[in-house]
This record gives sequence, C-alpha cells and structure tokens, in this order.
Amino acid sequence: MQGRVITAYGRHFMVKLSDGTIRQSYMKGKKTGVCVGDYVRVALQGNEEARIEEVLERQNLLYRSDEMRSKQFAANVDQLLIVVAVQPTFSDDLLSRAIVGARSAHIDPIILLNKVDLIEDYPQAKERLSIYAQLGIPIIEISTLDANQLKTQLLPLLQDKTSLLFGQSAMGKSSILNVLVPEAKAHTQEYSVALGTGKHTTTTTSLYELPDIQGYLIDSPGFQSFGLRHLGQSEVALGFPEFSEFVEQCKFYNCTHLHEPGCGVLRALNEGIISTKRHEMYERILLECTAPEKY
Ligand SMILES: Nc1nc2c(ncn2[C@@H]2O[C@H](COP(=O)(O)OP(=O)(O)OP(=O)(O)O)[C@@H](O)[C@H]2O)c(=O)[nH]1
Ligand SMILES: [Mg+2]
Ligand SMILES: [Zn+2]
Repeated sequence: MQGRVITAYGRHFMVKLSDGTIRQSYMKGKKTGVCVGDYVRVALQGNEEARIEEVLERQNLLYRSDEMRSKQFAANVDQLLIVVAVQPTFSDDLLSRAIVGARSAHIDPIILLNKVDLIEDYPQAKERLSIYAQLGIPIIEISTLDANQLKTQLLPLLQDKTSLLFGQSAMGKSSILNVLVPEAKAHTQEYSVALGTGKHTTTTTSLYELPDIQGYLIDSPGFQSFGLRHLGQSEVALGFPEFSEFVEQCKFYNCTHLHEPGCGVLRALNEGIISTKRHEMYERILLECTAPEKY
C-alpha cells in the first residue's frame, strides 16, 4: 500500500495511507532518510503499524547543511511560504538563505508578511522587504487576527499544492496553520501536553490536509540557521535572480562574480544596479559552500 509521511518523531513516522487511515510506521536500517512529505510504499504490520519499504521518487527535497550535519526539512513541496513578521524583527540573512534554498531545490518562494495589524512597526518591515519585491518574489501581507481575510488571500494560492510554512520562531506559522486547518490546533496542543513543554513553539514538522480545498499545508519548527554547504556556485547564484542578466556578460564562463576581471555582476555592482548588501550575502553563502570541511 502507498501513503504519505505526515509527521516524523525521531525514527517513527505517521503515514497517511491511500485508504485514508493513519498508521504509525517505522523503517528498518540505520539511516532512515525518510521525511515529511515523502510518498512511501508500506507493508502493514498487524492492525496498528506499518513498515516503510520504499521511499518513492521525490519531486524535490528541501534541506540544509551546516558544518556538522545536514537536516531534511520536507520533500515534495510545491511552494515555500516564508513567514516573516512585523514583530519580532526577522533576519535578512535567514530570509535570503531560505530563498536560495528554495530556488536551488526548484521550489517557488512566497513571502508572507504576518502581523500587519501591528501598525506601528509595519512601515519598517515593509521597507525591509522592498528589495525582495523588486526581485519579483510575491509578498503577501496578512494578519491571523482576521481569519476570513487570511483565507481569502491564501486559499487560492494553496489550491492543488503542497505548501511549507517556514521561518524563524514566533513569526506566526502555526497561527496561520490554525486559521486554515482549525483541527490542527488540537493536535499541536495534545503534543505539547504529552511532551510537557507547555509552550506554543512547534517542535516537529507536520503535514495537514486543507479542509476547504484540495491541498496540503506543512508546519515546521522555527529555525535559527540555514547552512547551504551542499550547494554549488551556480545553485547559489540561482537564489540571486537579479544577477542573471549580468552573468551573461561575464568574460569567463566559470566566473564566480567575486573578483574576476570582466565580470558583468561586479560591473553592475559598481554601477549600483545590484545592491551591495545582496552581493555581500551572495559572497558569504558562496564562501561557506566552497570552504573545506572541518573536522
Ligand atoms: N499581533 C499578532 N500576533 C500574532 C499574529 N500571528 C501570530 N501572532 C502571535 O505570535 C506568536 C507566535 O506565533 P506562532 O504561530 O506560535 O509562531 P511560530 O512561527 O509557529 O513559532 P515556532 O513554532 O516557534 O516556530 C503567538 O503569540 C501568536 O499569538 C498576528 O497576525 N498578529
Ligand atoms: Mg509554530
Ligand atoms: Zn561574473
């Protein structure tokens, strides 16, 4: 039987089977490599459990890799909903990394600016996002305090897709989920009670079916770092779409756009067409990717 992984607790997974039932599942072997969003083939074990026999081919996989380890976020994701809030302040660095991570995995990024009801700090947040708007990344301004409005804005975008709510802690990812999938709240609370955390913060990635439309929404724990060491130079550059028209002018086909003579990107940078801040971000991510492994 086939199914889709809806959540993972260490080595254990919950799999929603094609007949609509949900089973606790496990996978044999040392390194599991199964993650939320995966389509799997399972063998039923008794009437409660299932064993994952095979992970079916992935359309894509969003993951990060730092110096010490790599971590899978989710598989088979159509779009990344990067949630930033008016308050607390979001990190430009993490936002840019999320965009690079998405594009390199062929996932479309959309920025959700949440908590626009906090009008005092709203103008500053909007201003900080203008650079991403110029890149052509959709930015949708929302507040979970207005549930009807939020649904009107988001549901059409979520139709027929698997979307991943992604971002730093306290940006409001789970609050958005709870508006769109009211029954999710019970699940989350149950889990934090069981763990005795008693906090709102999300500790596991989980996939939910949207009740009103066809589509899936994944909530994930807030992240504080997003290493991109697994990417090559051209993949990093994909996250900087404003470079592309100038890359064509580079003298060397394997130009890294850091120091080469005749580099179209550096020329555009000098002319103020490409933002210094963005180029610095590119350099930082690229140097991290090409740095030798540390032991
Ligand atoms: N004013 C305001 N507060 C909001 C809004 N959305 C969420 N919040 C509050 O922001 C806080 C954090 O919300 P969560 O939904 O738990 O944030 P999260 O992104 O899921 O956080 P993690 O699970 O830790 O990653 C909560 O206290 C929410 O009540 C909003 O639109 N406006
Ligand atoms: Mg959360
Ligand atoms: Zn160049």
